[in-house]
Amino acid sequence: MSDALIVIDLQKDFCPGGALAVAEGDLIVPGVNALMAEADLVILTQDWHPAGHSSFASSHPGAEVMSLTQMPYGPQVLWPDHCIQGSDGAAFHPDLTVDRADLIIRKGCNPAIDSYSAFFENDHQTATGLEGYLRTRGITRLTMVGLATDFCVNYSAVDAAKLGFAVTVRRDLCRGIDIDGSLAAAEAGMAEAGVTLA
Ligand code: VGL
Ligand code: ZN
Repeated sequence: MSDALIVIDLQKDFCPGGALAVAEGDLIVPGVNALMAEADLVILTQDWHPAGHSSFASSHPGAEVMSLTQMPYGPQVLWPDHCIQGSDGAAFHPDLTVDRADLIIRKGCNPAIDSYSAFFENDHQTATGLEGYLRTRGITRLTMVGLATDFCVNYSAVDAAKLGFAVTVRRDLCRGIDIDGSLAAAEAGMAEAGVTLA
């Protein structure tokens, strides 16, 4: 067994009605459940921010939601408050077959650094530990699905490819936020990094 399925941030806040809703985010749930049912190893990621997180516009007086700011680790989009630890919005979509998961990895817990990728925080240095988990389990091939294509799926897929995993992103089982062309840029960046877009 050398394949794993990684389901990125399929949480209420990223689905219609949520705090940072991705259009049609909920529509991928049945297809993701079907893929999970067949997969050898299933990993879920969960965006999991403390209240007052530095990626929230509300933590930067006067800053507009979806504006860009400069952080010590680089540019950062300022989001609406979302996926606050223990909140209803941080829960997985109610129809997702969460019981099927072998591992759930939470990210974005450090108040000072955002974490789009399942592998590294946005400083590109602080590891989440997922790489070690996959390597010790003998995993070499990853399929990724989830939300949002242009942020957490993109960063996770590119980091995984850089780490040497063979990565396929199922575009039909992802949905994007798409601010200022971020979706097209993400797809180009993933292809450039050697990610297979299926
Ligand atoms: C995400 C923005 C902020 C994502 C998470 O899951 O793509 N996007 N936090
Ligand atoms: Zn977040």
